[in-house]
Amino acid sequence: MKQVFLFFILHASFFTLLAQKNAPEPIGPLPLPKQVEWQKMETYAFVHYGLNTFTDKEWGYGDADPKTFNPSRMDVEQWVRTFKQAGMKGVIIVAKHHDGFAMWPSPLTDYNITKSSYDGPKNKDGKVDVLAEVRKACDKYGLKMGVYLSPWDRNHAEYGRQAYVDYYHKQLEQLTTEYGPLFEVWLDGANGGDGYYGGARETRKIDHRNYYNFPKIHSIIEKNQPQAIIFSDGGPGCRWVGNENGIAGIPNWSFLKKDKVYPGMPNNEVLGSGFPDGDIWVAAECDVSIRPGWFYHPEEDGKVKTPEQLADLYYKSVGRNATFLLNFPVDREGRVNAIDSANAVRFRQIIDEDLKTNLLRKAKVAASSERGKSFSAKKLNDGKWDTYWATPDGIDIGSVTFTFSKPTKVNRLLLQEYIPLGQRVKSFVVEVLVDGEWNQIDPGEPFGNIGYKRILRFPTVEAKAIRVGINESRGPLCINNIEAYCAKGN
Ligand code: FUL
Repeated sequence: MKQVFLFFILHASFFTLLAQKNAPEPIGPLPLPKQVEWQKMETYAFVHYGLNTFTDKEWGYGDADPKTFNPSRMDVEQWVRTFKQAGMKGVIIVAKHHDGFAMWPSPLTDYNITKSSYDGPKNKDGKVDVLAEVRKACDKYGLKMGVYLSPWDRNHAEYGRQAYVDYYHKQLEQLTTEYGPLFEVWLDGANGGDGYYGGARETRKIDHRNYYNFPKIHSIIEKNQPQAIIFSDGGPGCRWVGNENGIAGIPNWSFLKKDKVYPGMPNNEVLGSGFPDGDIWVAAECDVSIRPGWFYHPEEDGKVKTPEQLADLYYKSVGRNATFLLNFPVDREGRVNAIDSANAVRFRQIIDEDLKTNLLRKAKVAASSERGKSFSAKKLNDGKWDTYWATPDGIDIGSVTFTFSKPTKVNRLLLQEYIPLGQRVKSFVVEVLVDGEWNQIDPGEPFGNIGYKRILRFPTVEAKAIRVGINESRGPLCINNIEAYCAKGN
C-alpha cells in the first residue's frame, strides 16, 4: 500500500514537473528579438533641423543656398542632454530631408553641411559634421542613435531616374557604415512631386512601390546594421501609425499584411490598428512634433505642447502598444528651444510621478487557471519582465484577481503580454471591488487589446480588489505584468 501511494506521489509530481517546464507554443507572427528590444525603448526623440529652420519652411524646394544654414550658438550636447532628462532612450536625426541637404559631409553631393555657414566642431577628417556630433553626444549620454534619410530629394538633378536611386543607395551605404550602431533607420513616405531638381524646376512622378528599389535598401541596412529597425509605412521593422498626432488606434495589433502595405501607400488609416489576422510583425510607432511644425518657426513659440498634453500622448501611444517618437525642432541658435526643453522634462516627471509606486506589488493574486508553478499568477507582480502567467493549452480565456490588504485608491492599470510568444489577447475588461460590489472601470475609451503594453486611465476608486477578465485570445494566455497606480490630481 505504502509503495502504491509513493508511486502515485512520484507519478503526480512527474506530470506537474512536465506542466511546469512546458511553455506555451508561440503563436505567430512573432517579433524578432531586436523588435522586442526596440519596443522596450518606448520613448525616443526626433530632430528636424536643416535649411528649412532658416528659411521658415516645412518642405524646402531644394534650391536654398547652403550658406543660409547659420546657427549662432549650436550645441548638440544640449539637445541630447535635454532628451536624456526627458527620459528619451534614443535620437533619430534627420540626415537629409526632402530638400536634399545633407547634414553630414557627403562626398556624393555639394549640397551638404560643409558648404554651409556652420563653423562647429570638426570630425576626424577636419570637417563639420552634425551626424558625428550626434554620435558623440549619444555615446556620452548613453542614448541610441538613428537616422532619417528622405528618399524624396528635391535638389537632385536625377531624381525620378535610375541615377538618383543609385545615389540614394550610396548615401545609405555611407550613413550605415560611418556613424556606428543605429537603432532605427527612418524612411518617410512623402515621395515625389515638384522640386528644383538641379534647376529643372518641374514635377516628377515616381512609382511609389518600385522606384526606390526597397529590397535593395533593406539589404543595405540589414548588411551594415543588422540590429537596426527599419521604419516605413509598411515596415519591415516598425510601421507608421497612420497619423502625425502621436496617437495609436484601439485596438492596436502589431501585425500587418505583407502584400497590403508599402511606403507612400494610400488609405493609411489601417495602420493605426494593424491587421488582427496579419502575417508579419510590424509594431506601430507614433511620431509627433512638440510644436505644430516638424521644423522650427519662431511664430510657433507660443504653441509648444504642454507637459500635460505630452503626458496624454504618452498614454495614447506607449499606453496603446506603440512607441512614442517625439520631435524637437531645433531652433535657429542650434539648440532645443528653452520652452520645448522645459515642457519635455516636465512631461517625463509627470509620467514618473503617475507611475511611481506599483500598488499590486504586494497584493495577493489568484487566477482562474495556471499552467503550473513556473507560469503561476504570481509571475504577474514579481517585477520581472520575462516571467509570465500562462494558462494551460486549450484554455484561451481567464481571469486574475489582485486583492489588497485594505481598500486602496487606484486610477491606472498597466498590462503587458509576453510578446516573444506573440500578441494574443483580443479583448479584456477590468473590474474593481468597491464596497463589496464588482464594477467595471471606465477608461473613457474602449479596452481594446493589450500587446507589449496597455495603460488604462480611469477615475479614482477605492478598491479592495481588481479583477482582469480576458474574454478572447488567439491561444493560451501569456501575460507577464500587471501593475496598478494612483496618479495624483486625477
Ligand atoms: C513626413 C515628412 O513629409 C515631414 O516633413 C516630416 O519629416 C515627417 C516626420 O515625415 O513624411
